Amino acid sequence: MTLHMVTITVRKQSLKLLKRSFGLLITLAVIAPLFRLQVPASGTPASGIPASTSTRGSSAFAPTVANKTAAPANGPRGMVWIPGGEFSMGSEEPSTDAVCGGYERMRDARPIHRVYVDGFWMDNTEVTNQEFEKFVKATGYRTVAEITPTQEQFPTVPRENLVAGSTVFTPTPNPVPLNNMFQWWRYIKGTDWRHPEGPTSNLKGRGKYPVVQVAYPDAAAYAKWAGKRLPTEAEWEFAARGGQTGTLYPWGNEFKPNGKFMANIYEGKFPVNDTGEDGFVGLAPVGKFPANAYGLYDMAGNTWEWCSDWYRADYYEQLAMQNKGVMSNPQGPDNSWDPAEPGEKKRVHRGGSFLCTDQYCARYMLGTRGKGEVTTATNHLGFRCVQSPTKAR
Ligand SMILES: [Ca+2]
Ligand SMILES: [Ca+2]
Repeated sequence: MTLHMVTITVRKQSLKLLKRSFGLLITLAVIAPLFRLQVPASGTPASGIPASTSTRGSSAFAPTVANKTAAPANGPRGMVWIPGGEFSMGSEEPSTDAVCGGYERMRDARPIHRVYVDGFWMDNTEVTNQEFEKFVKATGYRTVAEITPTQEQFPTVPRENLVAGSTVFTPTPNPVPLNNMFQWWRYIKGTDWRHPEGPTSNLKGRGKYPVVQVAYPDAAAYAKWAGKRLPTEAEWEFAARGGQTGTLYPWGNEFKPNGKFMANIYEGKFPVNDTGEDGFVGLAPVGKFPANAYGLYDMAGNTWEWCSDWYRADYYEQLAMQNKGVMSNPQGPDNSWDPAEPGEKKRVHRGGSFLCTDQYCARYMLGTRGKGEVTTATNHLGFRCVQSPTKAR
C-alpha cells in the first residue's frame, strides 16, 4: 500500500494555471484563482535532499520506550493520556511505485531518528463540527474561508476572482491521469466549515463528523479557546504509533487484519468513484474505526490533521547533520521550505484522509508526512488538539 497525499496550496500567481486547468470543467462552481495544487513533477525528486538517506533493506527503527509514569488524575474530557517517551520517528522507503508514495516522495520522512516527547493529553478524535460550533458561537470567530481575500493579499489575482470560498474535492466523470490535481480539486465560492462541499451543502446530521475547511489559523484559534494547543509533529507521530515500534499503521503491520478495514480511506477508481468498501464514501463520523492502543481514533485516514511544526522537506536531514543525539520535544524548524513551492509558508499535516488510496496517496501510513499552505483549507483537512498536563483542567 502506498499513499500519496494531496496538498493544496494557495498561490498568488496561480491564475494562469487555473484558467488552463479548469477552463472547461467549471460549471456552477466559481473558481477563484487563489490556490494552486502542489503537483510534484512525475519521476523527479520531491526535494533537493541528498539521496543517501534510504533505509531499504534494514530497519532503522529502535524500540519505542514509553514513559512509565501514570497518567495524571482528572484528565480532560474527551482526551486520552499519551505517556510520551523515546521512539524512532520517520518512515522507511515504501515498497511501492505509486504516484505519490514512491521513494522520492517519502524522502522527507528520513532519516529515521530518535526523539523524546513528554507525556500529554490528546483529543481522542478529530475535532467535530459540534465542538467547533461551540467555539464559533462563543467567540464569533470567522474562519479564513469565510473572509473575502483582498487585493493586497493577492495582488496578481483579478478583482472579480477575490471571493470567499475554499477548496473541494470533486470526482471526475471519467478516469484521468493522476498527474494533475486540478482535475479533481476546485475552489468554490461560498465553501466554508458550515458548507464543506460548497454553498448548497450543510451540516445537517453531521455534528459528529470532523470539522473541515479549517485553515491553520482557524485550528490554532480553536485550540487556544479550548485551553489546548495543536500537537507538534513529534507528539502526533508518537501518539499515532501507540507504543509500537516502526509499524506501518496505527494498528500494526497488516493493512486489513482479518479482512477488516481499519481506517476511512478511498476504495474504487480514484478520483472517479469511491466505492466505500470501508463503510464510508467521503468523510465518516469520528470514531467509527477501532482506536489504536492509546485510545486514539482516525489517526489514519478520515481527515488530515494540522500539526504546529513548520514543514521543511529537509528537516530530518538537518537534524541528522546536527547530530545532537535524541531530540527532546522537537518543535520543528524555524521556517518552512517545500522545494515544490519554495515561496509558500507551510505547516505539517499528518495522517492522510478519506481520499487516500493505494492508487494515489499512501500517506496514512505511519511516519509519512504531509504539508499545507497555512491559509488553505479543504474538505479533507481537519485537526485535533493536545494539552500538556500542567495545564490540565
Ligand atoms: Ca472510505
Ligand atoms: Ca485523521
